Amino acid sequence: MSGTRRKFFQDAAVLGAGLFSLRKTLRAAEPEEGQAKHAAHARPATPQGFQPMVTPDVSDLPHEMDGGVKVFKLAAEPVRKKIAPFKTIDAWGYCGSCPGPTIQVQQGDRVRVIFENRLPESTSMHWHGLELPIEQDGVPYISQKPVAPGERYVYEFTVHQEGTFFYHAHSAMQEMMGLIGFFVAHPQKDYKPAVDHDYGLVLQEWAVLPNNTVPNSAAMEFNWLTFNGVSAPMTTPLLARLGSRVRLRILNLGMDHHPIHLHGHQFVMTGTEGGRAPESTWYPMNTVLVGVAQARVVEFEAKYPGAWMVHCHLPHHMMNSMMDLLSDRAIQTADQTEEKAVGQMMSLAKSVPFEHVHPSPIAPNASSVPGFPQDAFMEMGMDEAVEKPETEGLPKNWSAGMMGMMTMVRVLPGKEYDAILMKKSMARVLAQ
Ligand SMILES: [Cu+2]
Repeated sequence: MSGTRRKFFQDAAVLGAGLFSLRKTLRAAEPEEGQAKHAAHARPATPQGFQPMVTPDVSDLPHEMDGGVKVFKLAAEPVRKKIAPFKTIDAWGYCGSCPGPTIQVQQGDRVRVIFENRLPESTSMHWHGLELPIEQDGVPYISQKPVAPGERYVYEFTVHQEGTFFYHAHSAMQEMMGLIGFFVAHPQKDYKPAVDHDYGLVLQEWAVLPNNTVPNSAAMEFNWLTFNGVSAPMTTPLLARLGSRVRLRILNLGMDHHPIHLHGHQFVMTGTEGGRAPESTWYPMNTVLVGVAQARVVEFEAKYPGAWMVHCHLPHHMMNSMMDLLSDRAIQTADQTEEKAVGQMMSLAKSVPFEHVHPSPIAPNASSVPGFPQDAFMEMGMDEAVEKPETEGLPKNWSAGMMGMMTMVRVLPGKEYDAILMKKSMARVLAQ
């Protein structure tokens, strides 16, 4: 544990008692987790009138009221984005975030989005899946003039639907640079059964050559796969209280379809990019194919304690940058040895400020076996580099098995769940 982290936990212990009462307040401000389970199926109303979805690693876009209109300000701009502890890219996004901040409204809301283009080229904003007047559809030349760099455009419409929608630039290359975000319309009457946790994941893929930071938006092959703009193990685990009901909303805007698989539980698909699906269509599954331009909403009872993976099951999407390591591997694979592999990992590790774990053992005669190595030497544990309250208590080297489009649902008994929430609250207070 680093000195800073140790200090953090010491501070946390001292502050713990005093923060007990504060916790209540913080919980009220963070309804997504604080109201889990004990309030299950009878969740109190929030000021917004709905229980917001949580988009881990991405914040919500705030709004102001103008009469009865919810006013959001959204700016498209270049975003320097750390997608892994050792990889930063120059993406495009909204308001400093890639994917863009999550917009949450309620069915029936009148919404105004004051859109500003801070990109070096023209763009526009499309509201994917929403039924609105043609002049709000955001398609350059068809429904509006492109928004030139430095210009503003005001979108305004009434949301009569409920469901999981998204916003994105209606220009193919810009989409692949990251110009996308959630637009969630909560129903006027909560869905039944109610859930205790509601999480959103945006799936994106990037082609970034070694020593480059700008994604190649024309590429057909991708070497970086992200959930909410970060690659595992940087993805923040989704916390769920044991016995709670969890909703996952997954949306995809890339070049590939992603089969998203949940370990240890069955879920039902309760919605698509078109809104809520009737209960008569639900059936048990544990992998849901999220096609390009689709949203898939699944729900499950978090019945079994543990750290359960949620990941794209395409084998090449379960890895981080192959290409960044490719030159080393290509040269050394013919006579790979443990010594060389460790050296290879050390050379990478030297460029990053964290320790890595020793790779798992290989057979003494490994080099003489055709096909070796496959996954050998691929692991790069970086527990400390990605440490946060949500990773507290995970087994040592947990991060070595987390790569690419992966995260986990941590189903935790009440006590452990509360302890982590407490740590999150304290981390927030200390950061203020
Ligand atoms: Cu995938």
